Amino acid sequence: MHRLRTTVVRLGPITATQTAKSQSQARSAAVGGALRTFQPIRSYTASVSAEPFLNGTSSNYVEEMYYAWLKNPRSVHKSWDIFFRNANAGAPPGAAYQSPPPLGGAALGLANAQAMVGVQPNVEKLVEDHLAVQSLVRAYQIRGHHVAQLDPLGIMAAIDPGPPPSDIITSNDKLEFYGLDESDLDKVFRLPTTTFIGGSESALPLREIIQRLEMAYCQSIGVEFMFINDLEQCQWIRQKFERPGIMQFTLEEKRTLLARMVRSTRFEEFLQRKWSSEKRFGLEGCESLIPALKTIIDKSSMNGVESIIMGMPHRGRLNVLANVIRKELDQIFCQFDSKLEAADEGSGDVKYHLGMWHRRINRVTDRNITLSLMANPSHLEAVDPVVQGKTKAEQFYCGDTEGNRVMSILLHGDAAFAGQGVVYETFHLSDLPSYTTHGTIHVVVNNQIGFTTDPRVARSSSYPTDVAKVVNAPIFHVNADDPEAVMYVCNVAAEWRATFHKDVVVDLVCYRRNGHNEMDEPMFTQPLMYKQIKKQKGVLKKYAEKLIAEGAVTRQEYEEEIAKYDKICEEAYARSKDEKILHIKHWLDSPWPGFFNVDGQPKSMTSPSTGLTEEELGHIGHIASSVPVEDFTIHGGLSRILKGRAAMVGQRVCDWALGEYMAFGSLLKEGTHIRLSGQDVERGTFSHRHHVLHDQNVDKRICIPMNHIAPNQAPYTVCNSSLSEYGVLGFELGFAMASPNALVLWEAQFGDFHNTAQCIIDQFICPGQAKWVRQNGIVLLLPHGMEGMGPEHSSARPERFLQMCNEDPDAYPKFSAEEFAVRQLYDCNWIIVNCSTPANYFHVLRRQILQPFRKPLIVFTPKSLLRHPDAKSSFDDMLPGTHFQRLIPDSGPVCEKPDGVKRIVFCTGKVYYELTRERKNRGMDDTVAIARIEQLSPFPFDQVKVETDRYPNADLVWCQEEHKNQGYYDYVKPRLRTTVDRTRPVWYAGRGPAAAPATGNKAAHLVELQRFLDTALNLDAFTGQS
Ligand SMILES: Cc1ncc(C[n+]2csc(CCOP(=O)(O)OP(=O)(O)O)c2C)c(N)n1
Ligand SMILES: [Mg+2]
Repeated sequence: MHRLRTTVVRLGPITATQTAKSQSQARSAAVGGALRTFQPIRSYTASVSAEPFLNGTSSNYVEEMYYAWLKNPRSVHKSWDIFFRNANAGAPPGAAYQSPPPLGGAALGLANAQAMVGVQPNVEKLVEDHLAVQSLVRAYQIRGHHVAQLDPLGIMAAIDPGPPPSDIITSNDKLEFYGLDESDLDKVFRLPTTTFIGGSESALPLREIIQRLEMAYCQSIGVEFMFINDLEQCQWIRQKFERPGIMQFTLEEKRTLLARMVRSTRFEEFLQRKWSSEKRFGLEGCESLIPALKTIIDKSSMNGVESIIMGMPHRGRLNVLANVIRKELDQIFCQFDSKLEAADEGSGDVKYHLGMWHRRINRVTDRNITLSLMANPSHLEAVDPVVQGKTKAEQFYCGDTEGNRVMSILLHGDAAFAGQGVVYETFHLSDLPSYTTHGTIHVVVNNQIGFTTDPRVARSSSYPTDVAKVVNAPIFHVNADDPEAVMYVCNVAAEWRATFHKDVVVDLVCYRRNGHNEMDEPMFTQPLMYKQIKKQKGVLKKYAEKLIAEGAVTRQEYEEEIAKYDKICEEAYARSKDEKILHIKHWLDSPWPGFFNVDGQPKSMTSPSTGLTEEELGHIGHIASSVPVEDFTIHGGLSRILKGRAAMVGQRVCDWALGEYMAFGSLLKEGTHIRLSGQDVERGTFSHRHHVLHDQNVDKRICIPMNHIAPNQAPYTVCNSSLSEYGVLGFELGFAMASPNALVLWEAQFGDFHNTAQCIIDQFICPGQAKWVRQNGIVLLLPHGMEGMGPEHSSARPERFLQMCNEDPDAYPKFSAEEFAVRQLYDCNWIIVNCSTPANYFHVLRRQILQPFRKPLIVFTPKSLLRHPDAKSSFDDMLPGTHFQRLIPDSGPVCEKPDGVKRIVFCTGKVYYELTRERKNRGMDDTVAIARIEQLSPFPFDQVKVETDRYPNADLVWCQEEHKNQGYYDYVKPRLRTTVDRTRPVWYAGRGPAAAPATGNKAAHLVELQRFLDTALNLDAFTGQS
C-alpha cells in the first residue's frame, strides 16, 4: 500500500475539524471529489498496510480500484467491496479480508468461466492469482513499449534495449514472477476495469490475456502513458490501443496511404536523380512522415481545425513543402538552380529555412485548411516557441479560446528533441493560460542518430521523447516501417488533441538511409548500422507488397501510381527551367493582408504625430490612478501609489510608468491590441507598473484597469511568464509575426537576462527581415543601468545590439531632410533606443504602431529613473504635434551663446542626469552642452550634425557610464566622426575597459562614477592628447 499511503499523505492537509467529521460525511465528500482532505482514508491505509497480499505493483491496482469503489461501491467485485468497507470501518490488519461469495456464471462471458473460477477451492489463492493478472495487465501498460518492435533496423539503437522487463511475459518462465505457471494459462480471469483488452468480454483465459496485451503494447506501437495522472485520460488511451480489432483500415484508407507513400518516396528519388550532388537532407528511411502528417491534418480538419501552423527542421523539409503544404513542385525544383536571381530582398535560403503559407481544400474532408510552415534558422528547435506564439496569436485574433480552429504541429529530430533546452521551455508554456495553444502534436523523426552521434552518447534518457513527460503528454512510439501503425497513432494523436487539448508526441522510429546529408559518408562512424541499412528494403516496397498480397491493390495499380507521380515531377521539372527569378515573397509564412500596398511596400512613408490631446491624457491618467470596479480592495501601499499618480495627472506630469500607461492606453483605445509578457511584468520587477490589481480580500480576484479605457477598445494582455527567456521571447516573436496591428512587448526581468534568449535575437529578430522578408514589430524592454548593484543586473549589453545594426558607420546617409528619419528607419534591421524621459518612451511606443512598417524595437529601460524626481515629463511634451525626439538637444543657457560653449558632451540614458547635476555643481551650465542621443540606431546623423554645427568651438566628448569596451562608445565614435567629417576628435569619458559589466563594490562604483564625471566636465582633460 505504499503508493496509496504516499498519495494520500501528499494530498493535502487534514484539519482538526475535518478529522472530527464522521465517516459518512467523509465518504460523501470523497465521492464529490474532495477526497484529499479526509482522515478516514488514512485510517484505511494504516489498517491495510500490513495485508500480506497488498504489496508491490498490486498496490497501484488496488489504489485505482479503491478510488472507483469510493465513487461507486458496485463498480468493484463484491469481495473488494467487503474488504474496503471493513478497512474503512477500521478493521485491524488481516481482518479486513473476507472470502467472497462464489462468482456467478452469468457474470462471466465465457461458458467455462464458472467452472474455472467459481469452483476454486482456495479463495485466497484465487484473489492472489487475480491480483497477479491485474499486475500483469498493468505491467504491459507501463512497460510493454520496452519490448515493442519499434526499430525497423532491428538493432534497437533508438532505445536502451537492456533485458526485457521481468514482468512482461516474453517467455512462459516469466509467469513465475507472478506466482503463476503454465498450468494457469487456460484459467479464466476476470479483467479489471482498467483494461479494454476483453472487448465485450469481462473475463478471459490467461493465455488470451497475454496475447491481447502483446497485440496492444508490443507490436509496432509502443505507448507510454502510465505516468499521466488523470484516470480519464489513461482510460481513453487504453481504449484506443487495447480494444481488439482497432487496427483495421478500409480499402480506401489503405490505398490512400499507399499513394501517399508513393509520393513521399518518389519525390526524394526524383531529387536524387536530378541533383545527385546537392544536399537536401532527404527523408529516406522515414518516408512515412508524409502520410503521418497528412493523417494528422485530415483528422484535425475533420475535427474542425481550419489553420495549422507547423515548425520543422531540415530533415524532409522539401518533401513536406511539396507533399504536405503543397507548394508547387516547379517552385521547389527551381531552388536548385544556382543562377536564379532574387527579385526582392531576402537571403534566398529557400530550401531548408524559408517558410510557406498555403490555403487549400483538404481532399479528405472537403473543407478549407490553411497550412503554414514557419521560416526557421538552422538552430534546431529554436522555431518551437515561435510556432507556438504565432498559433496563440491566430487563436486569439479569431476568438478561438479552446484551440478548436487553429493548432500547431512541431516536427523534431531525435537528437535535437532530447538535447535542446528550448524544447523543455516550450513544453512548459503549453498549459499556461496566456501561452497555451491548447495542445500541440509533436512528431519526432527518430532516425536513431544525430549527424554522426549515436543516441547512447547523445542523451541520458532512454527515449528522445522523455522531455514530453513533464507535461503529461502521451508518447506514441511507432515503427515507421509499419505505415498502418503510423497512420493509426497519428489518428489517435489528433483525436487526443481534439479531446483533451493537450500536447501529444508521435515518435516515428526510423532510420536515415544516407549520411547526415546526401554527401556525407555514414560508414566512417556508424559502420554496423549502415551495413544493416544497406540491406533494408524500402518501406514503400514493403507496404506495396503487403497490399498486393492482401489483394488491396494490384501490382499494375501500384506501378501506375508511381508512373503518375513521376510524370507530375517531370512536368514540374520542365516548368522549373523557365523560372528565372526567385520571388522570396512567395515564401512568406505569415502574410499581412492589407498592411502593405500591392507591391509589398508601405502604404506611405510618413508617420502621424504620436501626441495625444489633453483630454485623452487626462482620461488615461485617471484610469491609471483608479480602481475601475466596485467593491475591490487594493493594498494600502498601492492606494498611495495610485494617489501619487492622480496627483501627477493633476499637475500634468508623467513618470515612467504613467508615460507607458499613456502609450498603452491610447493605442488600445485606437484599436491596437497590446500584449506585454515577461517575468513579473504585471506588477513590474521594480514595482512601478501595477497593471494588474489584486483584491486583498478575495483570492485570485483581479482587475486590469487598462481594459477599462473605452467601450470599444482593443484588449490588453499582460502576462507574467514562466521563468524562461529563450522560450518566452520566441513565443512573443511568433505572436508578433501573426499581425502587424498589435504591439507585442517582451520585458526581461533585468536586461542581462536576454542573453539566455540570444538565439532568438541573433537568428530571428536581428536578421529576420533580411533572411525571410518578414518584418516584425516586437518590442524588447531591457532594464539597464549602472546603479552600483554589481556585475549582475547592470548591463543589458547595448554593445551587442549596436554591433548587429546594419548601418554603415562611415557613410553619412544621403536622404532628404524631410525623409531622413523615416528612410533611415525603413532601411534599418532594428531600432535601438535609450530614452531619458517618460514622454520620449511614450512617443517611441506609439510610433512603433503608427509608423507604416514594422521593425523590431530594442528599448534600454531605466531602473533608478523610474522614480527619479527629474525624470518626469510634462503633458506639454505629449500633446498633438509632439513626437519622438531622436536626439534631445541642450535647451539650457548654452543656447544663448553657443560660440562660447567649449564642449558638447553626447550621452544616452540615465547618465544624463548625473552629468547635469555635476555640471550644475561646477557652475558650467553655459560652457558645456549636453545632448542626449535617444535613438542610437538608426543613428540620428542629421540631428547630431545640427548640434556639432551649433557649437563650432566645442570639443566633442562621448560620455557613458558603461565600461569602455561595452556600452555605446565603439558604435557612436565612428558615427560622430562621420558626422563632423572627421574634422574633430571624439573624446571618451567613461569607465575603463573591463571584463565584467560593473564592479561588485558600491564604493568603487561611486569612485568610478565621480572619476568619469570629472573627465567629462574637466575642459583640460584631453589637452595634449591626440
Ligand atoms: C542548435 C544547433 N546545434 C547544432 C546544429 C548542427 N546540426 C545540424 S543537424 C544536426 C544533427 C541533428 O540530429 P537530429 O535532431 O537527430 O536530426 P536528423 O538530422 O537526424 O534528422 C546537428 C548537430 C544545429 N543545426 N543546431
Ligand atoms: Mg536524428
